[in-house]
Amino acid sequence: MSYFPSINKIQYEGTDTKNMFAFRHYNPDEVVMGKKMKDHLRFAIAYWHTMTQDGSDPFGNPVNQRPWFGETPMETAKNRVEAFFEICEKLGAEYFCFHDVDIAPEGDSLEEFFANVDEITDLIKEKMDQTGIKLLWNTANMFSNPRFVNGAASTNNAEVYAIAAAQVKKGLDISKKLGGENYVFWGGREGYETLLNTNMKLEQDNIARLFKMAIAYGEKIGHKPQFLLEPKPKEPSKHQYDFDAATTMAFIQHYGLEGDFKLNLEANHATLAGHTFEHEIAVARCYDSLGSLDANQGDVLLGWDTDEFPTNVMDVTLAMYEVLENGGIAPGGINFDSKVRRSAFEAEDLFLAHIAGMDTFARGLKNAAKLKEDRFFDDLKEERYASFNEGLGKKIMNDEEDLESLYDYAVSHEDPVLKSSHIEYVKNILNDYL
Ligand code: XUL
Ligand code: CO
Repeated sequence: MSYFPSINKIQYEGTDTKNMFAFRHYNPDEVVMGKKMKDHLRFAIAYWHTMTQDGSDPFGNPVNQRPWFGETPMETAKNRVEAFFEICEKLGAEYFCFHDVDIAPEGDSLEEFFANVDEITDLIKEKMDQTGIKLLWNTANMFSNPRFVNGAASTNNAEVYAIAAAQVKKGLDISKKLGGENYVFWGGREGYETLLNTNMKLEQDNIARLFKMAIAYGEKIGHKPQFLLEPKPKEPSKHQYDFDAATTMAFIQHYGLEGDFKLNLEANHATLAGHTFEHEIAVARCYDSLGSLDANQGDVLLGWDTDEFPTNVMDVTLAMYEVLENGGIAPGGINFDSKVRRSAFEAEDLFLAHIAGMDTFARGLKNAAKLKEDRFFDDLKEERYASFNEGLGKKIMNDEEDLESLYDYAVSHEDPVLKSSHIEYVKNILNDYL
């Protein structure tokens, strides 16, 4: 049974094509810097935005037309598996990601929910075996259910904490069952509304405690995905603890989790924190902690998480340059945590939107590779820091100087002659790479 009988497998046709359902830049087997594009990019499709998003907003009812609705929630969930794998296969995406609640109805009890998850993951496993599509990561949704109103791992209620722990245990069981390569924690409700009633230390200690239980349980069942923590500064909580990459690294290091945890960085979360995407990736790289990427973009005029499909070539080029500098993203990947706009309500827009995102990342990859091959940033930075290659600078870098020796140097020399950055020229030339 096909949900999209009129759509064939999406092929690369180049920029002259008039076919809407074709890649214009993403050519999966094309080799860039010694590696196939698909292996650089490791594209993943997000179950939630693709299968469960209905196009509603705080002022408007659902608009999305989707062909997979059944008579019961469980029938819809089963249809979704079929439709989802058809979409992944036709797009040539080799990975996918999901929350527990995306794939199976919660039912009337936790027990019923977990039984539903078991049944649906049996179907998912069959599809994975048939298609070769792999699980990049799964996660537990510990933010939508009303019981998480005061947080999950950071809750003030010990019984809610137990439910969060149960979801994480189940999440790791299904990660093992499906061979998940990573496991994500995003703390949508792990933050606070007001400090007036919040014990910040207790809450953060408890979050770390849950992470340590997850590491221990993974070891016990002999399944060790790369654990990832996804920063976001706000929304839905007013203040989320994992504000940005640097804050999250401080948490990881403070609780001694750096051997097991890396970062899953999202473009729109970076902009909400007042950073660029490339800044967040660069921070992770400095700490050897780049795990995976959630690809999307925000809107410069809006202050919330719009999760738009990425189409900004400059931003994606600079992000992909950081990925190349990192030596790649595996075992992470590029997951489209992106949703179609409300006006793009037809089911086939799901294909057009992913094609746009995949083409933009292909362009970003090719541009970044050219920048690397031309040593564009390498030469610029080498020259900018040249004073540390010899004489005084080299001695500083070799830890051969101290405050007294530098004092003696400073008082016995004239003020240094500085050089202009010529940064406008640099930006002008950078545009030539797009
Ligand atoms: C929310 C967000 C999540 C995480 C997974 O902003 O990005 O979808 O990626 O829970
Ligand atoms: Co995300």
